[in-house]
Amino acid sequence: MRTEHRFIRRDLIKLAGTAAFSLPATSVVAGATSASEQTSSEPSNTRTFPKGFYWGVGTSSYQIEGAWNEDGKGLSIWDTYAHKPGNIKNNDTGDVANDHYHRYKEDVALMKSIGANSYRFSIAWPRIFPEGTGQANPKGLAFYSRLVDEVKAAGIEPFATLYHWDLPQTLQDKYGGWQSKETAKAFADYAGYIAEQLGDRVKHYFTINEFRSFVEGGYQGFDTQIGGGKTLHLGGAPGLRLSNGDLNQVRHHAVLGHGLAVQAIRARGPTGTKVGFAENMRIPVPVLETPEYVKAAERATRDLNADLTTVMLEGRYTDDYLKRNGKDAPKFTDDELKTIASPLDFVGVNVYKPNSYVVPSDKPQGYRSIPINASHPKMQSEWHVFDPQCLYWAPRHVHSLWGAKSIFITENGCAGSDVVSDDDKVYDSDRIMFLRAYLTQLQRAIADGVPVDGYFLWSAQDNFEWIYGYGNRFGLIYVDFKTQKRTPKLSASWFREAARRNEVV
Ligand code: PNW
Repeated sequence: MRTEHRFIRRDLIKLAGTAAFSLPATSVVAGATSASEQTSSEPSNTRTFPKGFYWGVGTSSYQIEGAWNEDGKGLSIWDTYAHKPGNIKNNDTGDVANDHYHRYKEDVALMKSIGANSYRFSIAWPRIFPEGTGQANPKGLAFYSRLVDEVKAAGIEPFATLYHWDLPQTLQDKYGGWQSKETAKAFADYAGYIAEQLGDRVKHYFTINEFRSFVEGGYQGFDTQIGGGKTLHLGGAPGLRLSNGDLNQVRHHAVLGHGLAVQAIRARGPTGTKVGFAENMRIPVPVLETPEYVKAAERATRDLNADLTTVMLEGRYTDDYLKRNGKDAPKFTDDELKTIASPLDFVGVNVYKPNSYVVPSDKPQGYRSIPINASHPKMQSEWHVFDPQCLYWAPRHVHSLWGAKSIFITENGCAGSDVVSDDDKVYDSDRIMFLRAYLTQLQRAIADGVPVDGYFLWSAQDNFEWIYGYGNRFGLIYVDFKTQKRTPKLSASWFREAARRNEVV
């Protein structure tokens, strides 16, 4: 992979040396180019991505499928949670959502029309094993088999996520969900079964999506910094309020489930099957780009993710983490740590916002997080602090700290106050601004030698946005949830053009 990447860099340098890719700025300085040449149709740039780069879009089962009780599907904890009045804005549920279960053909065709060459979707565990374990449900598997065929026939590469939070309710009732190692073991059985059944067509798997979100949101509720010293409290299914010690044990079982699943996928999937995780790791951004600040941000990254990403990539809990948590630290064995750190083919990171801004510090931890200003720009979701730099630093930290040889941006995107205008179009210029700014930073990381192999925009379509219901629209495609009419937004044209030219436009 390293060699392959050097090749890509050389390629970029070569391209940068040709006229088509030279920077307009130099000609301005030299005064050699006429104004009309500088403003010709396609602005020249060096913002190209490596050959074979995956331009993908993402979704998840509960957020789009609907068909919550069809074809033998078991209940998930999100069915239960959303059905309880008061948990979701406007008491929305995912019962119908985008009705994707019935409209997947139209949705794949739309994906193709907007230029995606890859698709990250998730599989609903309770469709496959309605009881969590035991007897598989052939009709549930058949749906994903049809979907994968359709995706491949459209020339799109399928990437499957095995757990995007819709745990079979039976496992919640029986074991308290991820509070028990039994759930981690059941997850591995299910993951191995999928790799065995779909492995002839699906070559890439993400075990678990956003450990931090579902563990902290579901088992305690968590606070996130939104600037000006304000925090926002977020939650989700199953809606528990555990103590810190119990929560750490849930985290441990989740990363253990990931490790066991990696082993099961390798044991039961065909040779060449690739696997990693998709985590929304905390991303500290160095305030200045000097070696001291970058070092401080790297130390912060390792420390602030000690409970999840760090242990999965290093196979140990850091001394600081264990000390800091004292009697609340998780109980674990050396064997479990080995399993948790099973070798991966790639690392996936979901990137939306910086966790914090850091400066160097003389304190033993070597960094200090500084407050985020109240006036810091935000996107529509109240938690969404806007800063494109996190799409540079997230993959760069993963590469510099842990030497990842292949990185995927498994999610990036934003919600907007999208409306259908009187000419039936959706003009989401703010999303285009967001995408151009963030992807410019991703391209910078790649040009600096960070091995990023693909980018999955969140999301293919507007969908059920968890506790926010249908209010926060993240899609490239607008969905009218009353009529199920889909309308590609202006940002879909932006995405198609970027994917076609393989560069930031
Ligand atoms: C992710 N935050 O959740 C999920 O993986 C998606 O299912 C979801 O639709 C998408 O991002 C947009 O929210 C997040 O507070 C939840 O920073 C919370 C945060 C980030 C991502």
